[in-house]
Amino acid sequence: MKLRLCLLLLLVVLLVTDLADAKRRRKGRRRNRNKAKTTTTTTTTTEAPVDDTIEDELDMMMDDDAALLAEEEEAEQEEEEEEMTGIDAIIRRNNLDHDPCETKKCGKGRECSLSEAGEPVCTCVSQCTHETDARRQVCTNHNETWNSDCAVYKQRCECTDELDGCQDPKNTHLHVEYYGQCRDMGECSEEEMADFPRRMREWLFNVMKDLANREQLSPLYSEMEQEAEADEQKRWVNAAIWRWCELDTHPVDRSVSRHELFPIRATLLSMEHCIAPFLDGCDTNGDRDISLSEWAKCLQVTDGEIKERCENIKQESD
Ligand SMILES: [Ca+2]
Ligand SMILES: [Ca+2]
Repeated sequence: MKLRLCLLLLLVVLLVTDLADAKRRRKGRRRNRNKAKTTTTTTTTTEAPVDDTIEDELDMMMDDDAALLAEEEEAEQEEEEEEMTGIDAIIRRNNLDHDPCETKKCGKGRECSLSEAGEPVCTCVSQCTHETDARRQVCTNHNETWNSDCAVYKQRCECTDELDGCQDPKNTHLHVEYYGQCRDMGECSEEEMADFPRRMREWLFNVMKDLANREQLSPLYSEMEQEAEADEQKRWVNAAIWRWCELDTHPVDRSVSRHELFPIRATLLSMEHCIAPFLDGCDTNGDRDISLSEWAKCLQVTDGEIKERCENIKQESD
């Protein structure tokens, strides 16, 4: 009986000692961790209890390394945030879940930027790619060669907004006259002008045929091209209707404005010095828009039925 009592007592004593040791070890670990945080070193052995196991040591070292790593990451993130400028910083500051500029449309020469409040605003483009290829340079309506169309629209924006970059107030009306460097193209003579409608409609038909061969026409225009190939009477009519329909895009209002003529004008002007007077003469009633019948008359397409057979008009009525 006495022996059992003694054994029980011994067991209790051992248990208490073990608990006290564990408590001491925990305290020591906390002290070392605090020290590591303030001195940012990994030295942890000086105050560690001598009876710590290797496992404890490893555990502590891993804890300390993880804490250090987290601190380093936090510092890096703070640094990144300080460095972050522009859109990303504003998005983060205003807690926006997406960039509002993704859906904002800006006109030529403008790009979207965010106000401090996170509102999308169209401002003049800040940078244009420098073009080394002369074919990408442009000649303006002021007969000046500019490095790129981007540079022209940027300048127009800077003058419209009265910014420091504006070189001349008249540049508020600057636009691209044609692609390529400015050159003297000579006058369009009367004979050349008289022959120009024929050349123009032949060119239109050839472009249409070429696009059909490359399968780049919509089903409707492809059908019109096949009609034109099969029936000589429809050749010029269909080509004229197709091109007029393709030009009427901004907006689709069954008339072609000066602005909508830009693609044809800018592409051909450096090669065809008669294109400008030709296009200017198409608007016979002077309302600054070219109707389909004005276009057909201008191209001297008289045979066949001139009717609007446009993909976009067809889609509207479907
Ligand atoms: Ca239009
Ligand atoms: Ca007109």
